[in-house]
Amino acid sequence: MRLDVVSIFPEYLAALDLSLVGKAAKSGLLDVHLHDLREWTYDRHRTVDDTPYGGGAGMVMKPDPWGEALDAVAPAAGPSQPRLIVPTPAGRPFTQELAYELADEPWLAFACGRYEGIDARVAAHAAERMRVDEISVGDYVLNGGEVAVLVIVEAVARLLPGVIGNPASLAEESHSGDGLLEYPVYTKPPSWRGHDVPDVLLSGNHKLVAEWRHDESVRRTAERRPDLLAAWGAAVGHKADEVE
Ligand code: 6GU
Repeated sequence: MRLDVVSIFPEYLAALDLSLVGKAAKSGLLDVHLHDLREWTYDRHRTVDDTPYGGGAGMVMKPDPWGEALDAVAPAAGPSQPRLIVPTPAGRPFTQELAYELADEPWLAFACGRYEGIDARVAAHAAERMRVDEISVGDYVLNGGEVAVLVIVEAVARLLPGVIGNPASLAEESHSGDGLLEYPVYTKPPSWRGHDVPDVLLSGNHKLVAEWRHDESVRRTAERRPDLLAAWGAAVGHKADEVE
């Protein structure tokens, strides 16, 4: 998979060289290209923003540098086009389902906005030749799209075949299979600072262990994510407020 990221802070994306994503890049599974948006500015101050039409606080990213950056990354006459992701708090939610969908793409490009966002014509124009998704990583406001790109790339990269050593670990985790949060996990020693591992996990009874884990998943989801529990209850076909 090829990744292009355009940002005024490409150094922010240096973290992509680390850990699992970095290993994927070194092994050739990921081909990461970082670009400084200011390469496509020509004035003395390398200006990327301007005041908003219609007034209001903050600054808007100018369309010209973005138009040229996207032309350079993905020439209009090229043999293929990337799927363009524009991280924004005004986007549709990033979910595990969308991560799986993006993991199927051969080429993703990311346009990192700062300030109050990018002139809306940039996404409209890009959409004439490539698929464009404006995506939010949660209901809070970041100063720019860079950290959101790190989130999205890490979630997507670990789904690529060969990136995770044991693919079975993908199936069991929260937000994957059954729509419940993951159960709590323990390792040795059996007693630590006055806190004991639940007896059932030491019992060797696989059926009881499976039942305990399911119950803990339901309990956790009810406590922390009642919205997910309601969806799970509807899918499983019983009332969400009747927690066994
Ligand atoms: Cl994708 N970008 C920014 N700037 N803030 C966010 C976000 C994205 N998702 C949540 N907050």
